[in-house]
Amino acid sequence: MFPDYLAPLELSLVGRARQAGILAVGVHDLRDWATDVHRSVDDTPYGGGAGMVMRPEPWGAALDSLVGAGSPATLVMPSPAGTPFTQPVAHELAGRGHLVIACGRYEGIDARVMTDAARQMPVLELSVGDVVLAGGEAAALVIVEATARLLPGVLGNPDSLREESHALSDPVLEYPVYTRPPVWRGLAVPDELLSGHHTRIAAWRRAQALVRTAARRPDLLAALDPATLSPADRATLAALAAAEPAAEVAAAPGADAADGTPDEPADDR
Ligand code: JEW
Repeated sequence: MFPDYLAPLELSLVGRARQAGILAVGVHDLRDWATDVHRSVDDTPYGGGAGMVMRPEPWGAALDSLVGAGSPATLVMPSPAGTPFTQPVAHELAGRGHLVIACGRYEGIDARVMTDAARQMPVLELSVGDVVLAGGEAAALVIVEATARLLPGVLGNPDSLREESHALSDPVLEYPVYTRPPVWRGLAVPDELLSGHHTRIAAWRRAQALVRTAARRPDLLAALDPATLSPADRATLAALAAAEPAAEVAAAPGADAADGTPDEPADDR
């Protein structure tokens, strides 16, 4: 319903990949498949309740015309009720030739659209995270960018991909990064990074990554295979357990609710 929302797909990494002919992206307006005089795409929900639901007929017609005979397609449905969109899922999508991404609005799309589509193609309902959005477009942008950068030739520098595959086997957060000047607003770049000693720099970065992960993503730390921890890693984590949490690595607001559930965000849909 909001094709202009997807204008950023003309920019940056995805826009360049399109211009280079590595990737083709088409953006469509669901109303092009609405048939009544008001071009309506929504209706009231069966069973009652707040809001509107997207009608199945325009979606069925749109998918029929976009998924013609020929290249096999996968239907991707951004959904707050989807399975998590993660890096392994991005790799899987990058290996599929044709993705059709269906961006819903309102309270979502009549469930029969997914059931009907699944009679003809793989259907993946994916959530980009436990956060409330107004519709599927922002999620689609996330999915397209994460997937497109994995296509051969999209990244100029394959080093970035090497680090990423490393990150999958060693799930800790990135260390903080710095550039010139060496002192900015009274804040100095850590001595270790100016030392020129590769081993000292690598040890500092690894310790910083572990400190951040412990403070911000204890779930990742808990899932870490202890066999992957070096004696230096263990020393870093042991020192952390004894120390106070640092302000610059404070947890996000709401992350410390008694039951582990983040605060309810304002419902401003
Ligand atoms: C996503 C498609 C279509 C959210 C995430 N959020 C939410 C929500 C909406 C309607 C009813 C109930 C909850 C908004 N919404 C979408 C949200 C995808 C739609 C309507 C979405 N990933 N994808 N985290």
